[in-house]
Amino acid sequence: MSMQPIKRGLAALVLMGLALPALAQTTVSDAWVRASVPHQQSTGAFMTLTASSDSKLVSVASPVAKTVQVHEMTMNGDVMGMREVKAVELPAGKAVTLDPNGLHVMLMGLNNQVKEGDKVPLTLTIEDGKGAKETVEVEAEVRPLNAETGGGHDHMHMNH
Ligand SMILES: [Cu+2]
Repeated sequence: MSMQPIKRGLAALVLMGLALPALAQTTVSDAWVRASVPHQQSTGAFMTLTASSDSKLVSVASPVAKTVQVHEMTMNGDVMGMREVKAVELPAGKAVTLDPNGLHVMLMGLNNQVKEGDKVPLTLTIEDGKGAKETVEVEAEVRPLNAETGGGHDHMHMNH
């Protein structure tokens, strides 16, 4: 509650700053990639995004994979699956988490095994409410296969 005046102050600063060169408006925290096993075709990347104005995540690229998509988990009866989403809405000031139970970045067609301790570069493209695009470079830390599993679903067995 006591945060409100501060937030309004920030919003005013952002408005006054429109004439200045664009600042990074979206912050990304806790970015990580699940380690893969040899010959595994795909793995997931996860993170928390907070945009300063209403925005959306429209694409992700990474040199470690041939194709990168944003997916959401779906339940069809008992069968867990996933499908590509065109964009992830990032409402102003709200932390949006991509985690193993929901939205995630899918790294498909891995060029090499992704090993624990590696860093995976990700380039996020974020579009604001006026259609202006911003790119955010992220170094995601590779964590062990069993990190923060939620239900233990296996991407390798899913249809893409
Ligand atoms: Cu997926």
